[in-house]
Amino acid sequence: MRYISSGHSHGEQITIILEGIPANLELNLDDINKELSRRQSGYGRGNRMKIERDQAQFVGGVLFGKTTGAPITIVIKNKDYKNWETITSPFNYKQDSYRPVKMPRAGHADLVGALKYNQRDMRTIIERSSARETVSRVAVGAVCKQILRELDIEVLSHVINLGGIDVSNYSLDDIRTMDSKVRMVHKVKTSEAMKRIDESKLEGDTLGGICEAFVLNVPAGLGSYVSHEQKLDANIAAHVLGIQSCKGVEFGDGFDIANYKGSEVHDEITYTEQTFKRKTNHYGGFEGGMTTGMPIIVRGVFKPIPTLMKPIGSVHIDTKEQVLSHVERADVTAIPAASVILEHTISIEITRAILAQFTSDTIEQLIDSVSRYRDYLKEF
Ligand code: EPS
Repeated sequence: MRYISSGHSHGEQITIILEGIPANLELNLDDINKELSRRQSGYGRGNRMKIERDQAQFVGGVLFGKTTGAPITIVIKNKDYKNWETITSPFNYKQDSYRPVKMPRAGHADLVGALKYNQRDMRTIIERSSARETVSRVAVGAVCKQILRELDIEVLSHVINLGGIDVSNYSLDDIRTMDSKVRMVHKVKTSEAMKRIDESKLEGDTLGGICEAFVLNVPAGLGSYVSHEQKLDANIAAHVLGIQSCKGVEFGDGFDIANYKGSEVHDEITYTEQTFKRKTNHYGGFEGGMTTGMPIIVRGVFKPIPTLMKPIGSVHIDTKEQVLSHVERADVTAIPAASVILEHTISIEITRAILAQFTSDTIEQLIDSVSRYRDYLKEF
């Protein structure tokens, strides 16, 4: 399975081509659009999210509501394009009243992108480095989640730190049932985080945070130790780091593992109900790059949004004068959205590993081969 996306933040649309999805998967378009709207929601988003109403339009690879096995094309229109057309239309742009972007924002791809691609107007960089593109990860992830659902695999996510406000002591059911504008399971923490977002907005500043995802009911043995490219935890980590603003990834106890002895952190093996189990899950569901059968636990840390309404120092790329960086409409925080994107990014990588490992020309074959593999594990 592979996919590629194309399109600009303020261009006409984001286009995705997704190849390798089994035939006969009945797609629930409402569920896909619900996932897209989960990504758009979250306290701390800017005015752009009041303009967009992301909807997936399938224009290839789906007939009679089901996948055909052919590459799937998904289009998501940018409603904001009508306000940007004179700038972002590939050929019919107008230069008279347009002001090029010359003062790079620290923390964004602006300066390095300009150096790398020899651009004197960083609009060309911003238009693609923008996190608008994460809509493609969620669209693809939403298709993958429908495959995972057929295999009884569940993926959950939430926010455990927003601008320093952190949440601990929660259950999976707390995450399943949470009702929070910042995707935090605790009511008090939700209010504290929203207050911090309000303060940050007044200060012209931005906030980062940490998101966590769980994958439940994954069979042991997805991915492989035989080569680094097949290690599933490595692939998940790489793709989570590929989410805009992500600066680090950890599994299970993650960096805290450094504080313990081997006997304290290796997950002791037991055998109950015809299954190999672990007394603990310090390693977040992975050993040797393979799933252990325990829940997968992944966390990603995301830096604060680089666009600051109260900008910090920068340098004009032509005059080389010390200036304040470029200001344009942005979010105060996108951490609630990042948790949804994390969930979908992981869903994509788990699905990719499953499709590589099991017979999957059709969804029926996939369900059958995964079920037989689960039986084999029980009989081992
Ligand atoms: C983004 C800046 C903001 C965000 C955008 C990502 O967009 P704009 O510059 O149009 O206000 O809202 O996120 C999205 C559009 C989205 O769909 O998530 C950035 O600079 O990365």
